[in-house]
Amino acid sequence: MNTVKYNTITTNPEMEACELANHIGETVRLHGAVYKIRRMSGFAFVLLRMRDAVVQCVYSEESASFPLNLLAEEACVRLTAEIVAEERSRTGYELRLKNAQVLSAPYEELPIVINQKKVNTSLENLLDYRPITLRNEKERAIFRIQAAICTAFREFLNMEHFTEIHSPKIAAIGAEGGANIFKLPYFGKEAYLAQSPQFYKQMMVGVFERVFEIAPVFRAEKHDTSRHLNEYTSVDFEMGYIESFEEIMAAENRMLIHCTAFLKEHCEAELALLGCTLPEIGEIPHIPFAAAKEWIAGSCHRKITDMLDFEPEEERLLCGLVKKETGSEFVFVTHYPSAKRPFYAMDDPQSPEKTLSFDLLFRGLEITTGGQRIHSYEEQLQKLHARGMHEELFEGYLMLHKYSVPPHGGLGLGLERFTAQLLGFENVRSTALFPRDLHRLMP
Ligand code: AMO
Repeated sequence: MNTVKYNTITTNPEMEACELANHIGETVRLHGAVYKIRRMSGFAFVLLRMRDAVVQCVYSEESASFPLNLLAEEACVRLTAEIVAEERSRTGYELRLKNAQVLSAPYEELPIVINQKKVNTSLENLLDYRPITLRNEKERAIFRIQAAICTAFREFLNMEHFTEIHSPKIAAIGAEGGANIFKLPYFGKEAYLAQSPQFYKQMMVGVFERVFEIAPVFRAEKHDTSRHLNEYTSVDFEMGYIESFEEIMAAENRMLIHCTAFLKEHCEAELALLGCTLPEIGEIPHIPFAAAKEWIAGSCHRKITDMLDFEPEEERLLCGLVKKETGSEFVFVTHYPSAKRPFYAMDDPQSPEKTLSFDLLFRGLEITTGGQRIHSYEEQLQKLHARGMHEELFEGYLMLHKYSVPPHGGLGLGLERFTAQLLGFENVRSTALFPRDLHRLMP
């Protein structure tokens, strides 16, 4: 007897919001969640949150075969409605409800109002009730845009012949140094959560020449600031056979131009909802770190207290100065001091106290770090030893150098920081789905 059964489920015949305008005069099936019920005299507006948009339906006892109280806000429903031309409606049509089937109803009333233009509450509350506050149209738009940013980056990197990789997030050593590393017990040994895919993306340059990864990384930062998360999504790429670290900057410049064009094409409604103006990106200006420090000090009458890094305020001031002088909202700062960069960064042969590295600042905040890496085995060993690091710990990583890898470099961009700057949020938590920070492990 033949026990194999074939899948007989046919394509779902229900409409998407974007298709409705092409079906005026027809009766269609839709599904979604009841976002809001606005009772008027003699009829009601029922806003339906569909996959791609919130659409407005009209309920009246004359047209509908069900009582209005069958519907509750946030109930998941399947509806039948007639699409009728209506000049007064923003969309040019009206959805007249005929039938409704409730697929799932809320057990109790929502603890927070989510169906206003924006969720009017503190960031803390917004995050505490994340599974439901994300259903708000504006909150949802942030993450639709973030998804589109990733799609655009992927599309660009694929076009430029990068291979996507998935590197381990449990590691035996930290790649970025410092104390901001999470330890975890690992079958009687100690392991760490990956601070970045740095070693693995470099190893993969020896295999694929150009690689990228978009994945979570973990930082045990004790900073409770608006720009630090303990888990964030890092957009990393690494490319081989470069002649200068400026090729990495040029690739990022192209990637960002591609991204804004992609968002313009695919996220018009979400950008409008959030009142976001996309930056005009031309050739991004660059300035060496030391010159930037002096420029800020001179123009803003500030004392330089830290010659090795920027203070957050200096990043803001520098972006202001660059915008005023060039119109650009982005600026590459190059040649960071060697003392502040990790051991894999290549020093500038002309002045070894500086590295062939850069940061990209956008609207006052660092969103990317990148640069050229050491590819010579001897040079890498020398730098490890000079920093008092134990080469035995880096055996796997050093195979890369020992058995030859092309001159290479790459970068890491913080997805939440980029999204926050693009959409005008002051806190990176606003652009992390379920942020992890010093105080937050739930939801
Ligand atoms: P870096 O440590 O500078 O470099 O990180 C790269 C970018 O990641 C973002 N970022 C963060 N975002 C949110 N919370 C944090 N705690 C946090 N820390 C960093 C920033 C930053 O610019 N391996 C190198 C990259 C490379 O050279 O390829 C690295 O990880 O946007």
